[in-house]
Amino acid sequence: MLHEKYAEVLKKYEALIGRKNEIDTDFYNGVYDRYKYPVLTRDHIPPTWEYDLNPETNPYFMKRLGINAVLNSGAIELNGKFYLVARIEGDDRKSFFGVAESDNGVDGFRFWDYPILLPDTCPEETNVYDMRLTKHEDGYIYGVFCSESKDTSVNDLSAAVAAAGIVRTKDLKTWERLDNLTTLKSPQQRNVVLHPEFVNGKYAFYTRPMDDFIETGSGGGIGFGLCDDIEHAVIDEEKMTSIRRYHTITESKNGAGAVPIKTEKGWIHIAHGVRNTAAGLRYVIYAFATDLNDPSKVIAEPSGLLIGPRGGERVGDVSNVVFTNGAIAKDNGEVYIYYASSDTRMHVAVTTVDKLIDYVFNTPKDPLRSVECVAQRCDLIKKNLEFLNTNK
Ligand code: M1P
Repeated sequence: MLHEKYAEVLKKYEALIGRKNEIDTDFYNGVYDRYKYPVLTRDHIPPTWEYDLNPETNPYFMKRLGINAVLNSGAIELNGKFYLVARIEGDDRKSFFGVAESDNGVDGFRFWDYPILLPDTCPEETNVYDMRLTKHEDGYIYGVFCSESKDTSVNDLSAAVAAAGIVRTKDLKTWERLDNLTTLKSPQQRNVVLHPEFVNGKYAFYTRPMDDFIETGSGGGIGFGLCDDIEHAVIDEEKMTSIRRYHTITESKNGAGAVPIKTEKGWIHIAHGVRNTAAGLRYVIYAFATDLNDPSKVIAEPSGLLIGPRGGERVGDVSNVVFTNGAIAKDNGEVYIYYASSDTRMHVAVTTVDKLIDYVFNTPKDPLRSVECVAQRCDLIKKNLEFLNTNK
């Protein structure tokens, strides 16, 4: 006999998954539409993952293995369906991955029966999170994620080491674990993304060189490096692409986000930038473009942020954060940018390749000084007033 509470829990769960999403009409910027409801939350977790359904062993119908948050998700389109490989954080703080599937990319995301059980090839690995999914031209889908271990070289309980773990699959069901990425010049790595095409016949990664687990230190921004062998990936030189700059949204750190989107004008990157404030770190999403033939060369850098945390998005386990590690660019030109807010839940913003190109190539650059920013804005206002005068 099922517990009487089960029907109630299941009904709520099905109602949430069946809820239609809608464009948030309170928000407008011409670049993308935000959707009203998160696409994934901890309440999207199937009851079978949290409860023991047997009343004999769970008479009070308690959650035995609770889930705290569903966040930073890799994204991929396969056979016309939308898939998110979400970071799911248990109440025990350990993260793992689960595949959620939707027909339309804005609602109806439902997790598959089981989370992903990765091959256990790294005994020292404690935590895994933030997978980027790359459909590579070699025919595999690669997942590159943060593999975190305790730093046993120092006498500090919280010291950790971040490395880039690599898995590959063809169907999101069977996963083969490859060696973690080795970067010869950088002690730690997080936010590593595999480029979808070979560059000079080699596998190309966007990296984020770091001196330690939290601080990037001397790491100047998003790096780029090549390697010959994806099964034992080693990068020697990391060239800088999008760099950190004083008094900008990337001053404290930045990191690659979604796999870059190929357009006729260049590769469009959707990344995150971090600045420090009295209230702690503030994470926003920004975009830039790199050269089609040399994806390490930045060719357009619109000023400021593309997506910032708004309203309820600003509050969560790590407040004042938006973070992306997945976007889907469909053949019809639509682009679905999946982003997490405050390390707690997942949202979607929908745009098109044409709009992203316009945004990235026609938004003015950050002139880096207030006085020049005002001059830039006055120039816009002047043109607008003249335009309004002649178009009455
Ligand atoms: O808490 C905000 C984000 O912090 C990290 O990003 P970064 O490495 O740029 O500091 C990541 O751990 C990410 O998961 C998290 O959302």
